[in-house]
Amino acid sequence: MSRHTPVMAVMVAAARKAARGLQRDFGEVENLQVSLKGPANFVTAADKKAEKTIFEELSKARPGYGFLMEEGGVVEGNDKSHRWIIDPLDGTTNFLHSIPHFAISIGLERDGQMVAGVIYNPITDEMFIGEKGQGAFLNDRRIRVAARRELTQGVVACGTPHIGRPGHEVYLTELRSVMNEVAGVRRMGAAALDLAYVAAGRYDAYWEANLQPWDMAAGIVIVREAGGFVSDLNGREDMLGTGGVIAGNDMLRNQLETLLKRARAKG
Ligand code: 2AM
Ligand code: CA
Ligand code: CA
Ligand code: CA
Repeated sequence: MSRHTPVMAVMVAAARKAARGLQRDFGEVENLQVSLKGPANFVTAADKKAEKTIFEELSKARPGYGFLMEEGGVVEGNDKSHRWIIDPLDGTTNFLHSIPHFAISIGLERDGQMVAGVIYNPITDEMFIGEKGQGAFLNDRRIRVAARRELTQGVVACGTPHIGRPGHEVYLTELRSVMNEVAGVRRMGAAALDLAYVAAGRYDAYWEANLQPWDMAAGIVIVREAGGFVSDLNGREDMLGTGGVIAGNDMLRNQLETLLKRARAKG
């Protein structure tokens, strides 16, 4: 803890505080109020409670910073250069099914750039953090992206398009190409953790389309601080604007980008 910068200490503390509610509710999912925001887009009382805790903690510690939150939307701050981007519970479907693979994600944007991120899985007690210029850590141990140079030896994660979202055909074409070229494909259902796992070298790469800013914000800086790349599906840096993301190490970047591009051209 001692090596956390002041702002990172604030983010970690907010995540830990909100996590206590999620830990409690995880065992009692059948008692939770669940509602639907759209087709198969669930939100529970736990999401909202966690977001409220994070909002209160961060507001106290950094008055004036703005917010972009999955459940609460936009809250403008007086400080126009800083904005928190928050997903209080990434992987709600897992949470509802008692699958211990979900996380709190808190990112900090300064002048349009992601500068700090925290992704915390309260069940495994894994805290992934990254801050610009400070490196990336998992529970205080330095992490780096995997060093594999060949996609054929890699494990690649992805996300499937959700009900009512476009892109199913494109996705199936991409998946068909990728699964034919890699050692394994994984689809765990929590985008923030997918990025955290890339940063930790567990996944060699990851791609997904149609994400929201709060799914990616924290993960972008953690992967980069772990020595990896993050780009959108066109090889540019507009992940938050386009909702598309590819992440991995630099050696796999071209291989995966080319593979996905070729699949999309076909599909
Ligand atoms: P969530 O659990 O915070 O909603 C996995 O593909 C990602 O998509 C997750 O990070 C998940 O975040 C999000 N997600 C899950 N169901 C969704 C839906 N029906 N529409 C849009 N995004 C969804
Ligand atoms: Ca959601
Ligand atoms: Ca999410
Ligand atoms: Ca969420």
